[in-house]
Amino acid sequence: MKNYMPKGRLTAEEYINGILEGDRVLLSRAITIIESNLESDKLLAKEIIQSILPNTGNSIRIGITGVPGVGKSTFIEAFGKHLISKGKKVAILSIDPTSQRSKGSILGDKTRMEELANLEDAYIRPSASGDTLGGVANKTGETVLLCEAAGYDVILIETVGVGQSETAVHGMTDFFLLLMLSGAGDELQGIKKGIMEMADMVVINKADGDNIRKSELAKRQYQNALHIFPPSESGWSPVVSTASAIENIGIETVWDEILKFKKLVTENGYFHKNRNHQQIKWMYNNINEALKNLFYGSKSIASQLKVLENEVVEAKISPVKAAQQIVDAFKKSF
Ligand SMILES: Nc1nc2c(ncn2[C@@H]2O[C@H](COP(=O)(O)OP(=O)(O)OP(=O)(O)O)[C@@H](O)[C@H]2O)c(=O)[nH]1
Ligand SMILES: [Mg+2]
Repeated sequence: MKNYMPKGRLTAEEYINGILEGDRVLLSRAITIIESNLESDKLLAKEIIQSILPNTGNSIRIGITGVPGVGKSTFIEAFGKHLISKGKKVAILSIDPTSQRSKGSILGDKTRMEELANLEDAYIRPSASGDTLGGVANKTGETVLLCEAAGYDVILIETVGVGQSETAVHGMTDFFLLLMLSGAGDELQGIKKGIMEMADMVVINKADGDNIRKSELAKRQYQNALHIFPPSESGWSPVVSTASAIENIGIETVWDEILKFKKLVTENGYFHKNRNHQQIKWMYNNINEALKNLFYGSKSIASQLKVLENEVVEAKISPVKAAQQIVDAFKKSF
C-alpha cells in the first residue's frame, strides 16, 4: 500500500504541542486529519489522539437536539455567549450523518452564530461527513477529545432531531438537551418517545411575543409527560423550561440546571460511571463495526451468501442453519 503524506502535513508532535497550547489553527488542522480517510492521516490521527489522551475529559459535554428550525443555532449563539461571559471556553460541534442539512442552513448558521464565532473563547466546527453513523460518531468523539486537550471546558454537540444521530450524541455527552416548540404535538415535531426519554432537560424555545402563553402551557404538558418515564439511573429528574433564544431569555436557567445536574451526578458517582460506560461502549461499537466489515468485506463470503440466499428462499436450508454454516465457513478461513 502506498503510504504517502499529503502536502502541508506537520509532524504529530507539532499538532500535539499546538493543541495543548490551545492554538486554534493547529486544532482545526488536527481535526481535519481526524476526519481524513487517507491511511497516512489515520496513522497520524492515532498518534495525536494517543498523546493528548491524558489531557482530555475535563469538560462538560452537552448534546443539543431538536427538529430543523426549532432554533438550535440561535440558541447556541445565545447560550455560548452566556457561557463565555462566565469565563468558559466553548467548543461547538455538530453531528449530521444524514447529510439532510441544506446548504441554506449551513449558511444560516454562519450568520446565526456570527457574534459567537468572533469570540476568542469560542470554537465552532461544522459536522464531519461520512458514510456511516459509526464513522461520523468516531470522528466527532475524537474531535471532542482534541477540543478538551485544547482547553475547551464546555463542549456543545448539536444534532438534528430526526434520525438515529441523537443516540450517537447521547452516547458521547453528559447532559442531553432537547429543544421543542409550543403549539405543536410531539408527532408534528417528529420527536420520538425515545428522544424524549433521553432528555435531561426540555427547553420550549421561541417563548416570545404571541407564543408566551402557549409556551407556558406546553411546559406544563411536557412536565406531566416526563413524569411518566421511569426515573433515570443518574438520579436526575428532567426539567422543563421556556426560552427565547432570539430575545436572550431563559438562557441562564439552562446553564444553572446543568450546573445542578453536574453537582448531583458528581456527588452520586454517576458522572464517572456514565463516562466509563460510554468509553467501553465506544470500543465495542468499533469492534462490532470492524467484525461486520471483515465478514461482509470478504469476497468468498459474498459469493457463498448469494448461494445461501437462494437456498433459503427455496426452503433447502433453514435461515438459522444457513447463518451458522456461513459463520463456520468464515471461522475456518483464518
Ligand atoms: N421568535 C423566535 N424565533 C426564533 C427563536 N430562535 C430561533 N428563531 C428563528 O427560527 C428560525 C430557525 O432558527 P435556527 O437557529 O436556524 O434553527 P435550527 O434548529 O438551528 O435549524 P436547523 O439548523 O435547520 O436544524 C430562524 O429564523 C430564527 O431566527 C426564538 O427564540 N424566537
Ligand atoms: Mg442550525
